[in-house]
Amino acid sequence: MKFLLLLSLVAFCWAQYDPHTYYGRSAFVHLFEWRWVDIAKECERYLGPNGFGGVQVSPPNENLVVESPSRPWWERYQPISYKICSRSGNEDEFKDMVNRCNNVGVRIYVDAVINHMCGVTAEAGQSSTCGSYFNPSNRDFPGVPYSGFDFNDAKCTTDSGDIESYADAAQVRNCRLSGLLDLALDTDYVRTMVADYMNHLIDIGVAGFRLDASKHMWPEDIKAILDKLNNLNTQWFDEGSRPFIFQEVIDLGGEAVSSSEYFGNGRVTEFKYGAKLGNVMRKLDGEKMAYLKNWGEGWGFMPSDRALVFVDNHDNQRGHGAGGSSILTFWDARLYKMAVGFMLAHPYGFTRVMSSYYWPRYFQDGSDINNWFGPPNDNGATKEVTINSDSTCGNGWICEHRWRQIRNMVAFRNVVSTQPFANWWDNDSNQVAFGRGNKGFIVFNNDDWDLSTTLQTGLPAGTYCDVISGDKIDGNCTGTKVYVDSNGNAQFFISSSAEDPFIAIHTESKI
Ligand code: AAO
Repeated sequence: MKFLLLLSLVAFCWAQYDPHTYYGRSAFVHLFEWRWVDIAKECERYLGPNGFGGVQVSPPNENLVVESPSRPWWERYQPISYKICSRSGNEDEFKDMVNRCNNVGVRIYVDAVINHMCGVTAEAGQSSTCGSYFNPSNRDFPGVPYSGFDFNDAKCTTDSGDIESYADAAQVRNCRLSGLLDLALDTDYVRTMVADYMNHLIDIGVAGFRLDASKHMWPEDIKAILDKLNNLNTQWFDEGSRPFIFQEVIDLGGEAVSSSEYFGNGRVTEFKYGAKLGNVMRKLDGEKMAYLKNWGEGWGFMPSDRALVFVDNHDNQRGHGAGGSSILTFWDARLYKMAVGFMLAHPYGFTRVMSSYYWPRYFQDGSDINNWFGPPNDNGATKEVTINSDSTCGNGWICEHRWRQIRNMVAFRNVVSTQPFANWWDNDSNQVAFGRGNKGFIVFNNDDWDLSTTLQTGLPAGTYCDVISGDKIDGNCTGTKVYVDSNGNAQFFISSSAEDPFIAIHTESKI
């Protein structure tokens, strides 16, 4: 009995659901399109010191070079080989990044594109980021190597060879997603090639993977690959630790494939989260913040311990993927900060913060015709992430994760991580508040009138620094102060025209 208990405990701690974050860290950031040299520096100078748990990096493997349009971000989702060789850097730079980030307690999660290779319309010998030859028309990828036997052409039943209906699970898995050559992941050979690639990264020291386009792979094929993976590198991880897995499955309901089919393999992206939260903050479809009282499973989301959550991702911030116009992004900074603040304060799911770059967004007939723009670059070479004197980023990098409100809410989440959801209050409209046990409390005003009320915070008596309007520095507060009395009550005022109409306090912001 004791042995069984121990066994189940071990399975829980080491299984593929655990992100292996360093003690007390509870959120990670997607540094979309960053170079490895910049990520290494960011781990040391910012992410480690500010308690970020990890980084999702862009696909590190060799990809197709797309010249028309000129070097779009999405070329990195068209693999040519599994050599570590991309616009973000070479293998030495990748290794150096993994080492330096792990050494300051920041984990690296790799975006693994294993469902497919490049598009069927790419031309033989078109350039690739490491110069490997390939010929899509005869399915020849000598850099792996893959040949005609390794693709799903014979299994796909649509006339075009592409996915034509999301109502048919077999074509979603066996046909080409937007023309991308679909790998036969049911063969031991392909599974081995993919597992070798992932094991190479595991041995370097990565902590886990985002599995791109998981909806387009059979869950049992994913499982067979995962079964071939090594344990994590014991230089940084406990003996027997399994790689953290989160699968990209877009399930807003109403299709043949659902998220729950993938729970056995690891966590799954919960796309309803950002779509619904966007609606609430924008007050669309009759939504209001008061309805967030039972946010999480109560809204029909997957179980919290299976969910990977985010307000926006690299696709839906620019009209790719799913979620549409309800999605909040840095372009709507005021509402975005509130939404990210809400996510980081709320106990549901494992949270990912987005970090973007600027592009010249331009709408024509309702869609952004510039949504293909790649990262800031000089003739295709990705630009360095420079840091301004006020700690924001230069050179076209947005760095939402460096915005005070977001950075301080990551710290809030770390402080309250073991604490239960508590002390909910709402005005039946868009003024709401909640706490996390006796460690943190947050208040939002998304109404068109001021909030002025006394609330039970659950916190010990004292003077607290609001980490949204300011910082606690040398025992002083550069923002609004909140006074909690001996009964745990505090008076809150939030103007509806405040720059950031929310207030957050926690035990480590006490002065
Ligand atoms: C590029 C070109 C293509 C060209 C292709 C090959 O843009 O024109 O055919 O090369 O030459 C990214 C880009 C693609 C790009 C690709 C390769 O987004 O534009 O193609 O790189 O360079 C589906 C997948 C999901 C995928 C998403 C974009 O299920 O896995 O499309 N995301 C990942 C990555 C993404 C990447 C890939 C996969 C490929 O994050 O960056 O593509 O590696 C429905 C389905 C969703 C489906 C969407 C979009 O969603 O449910 O599963 O996502 O359609 O097709 C409502 C519905 C919602 C619906 C949505 C949109 O919101 O509720 O369910 O509408 O209709």
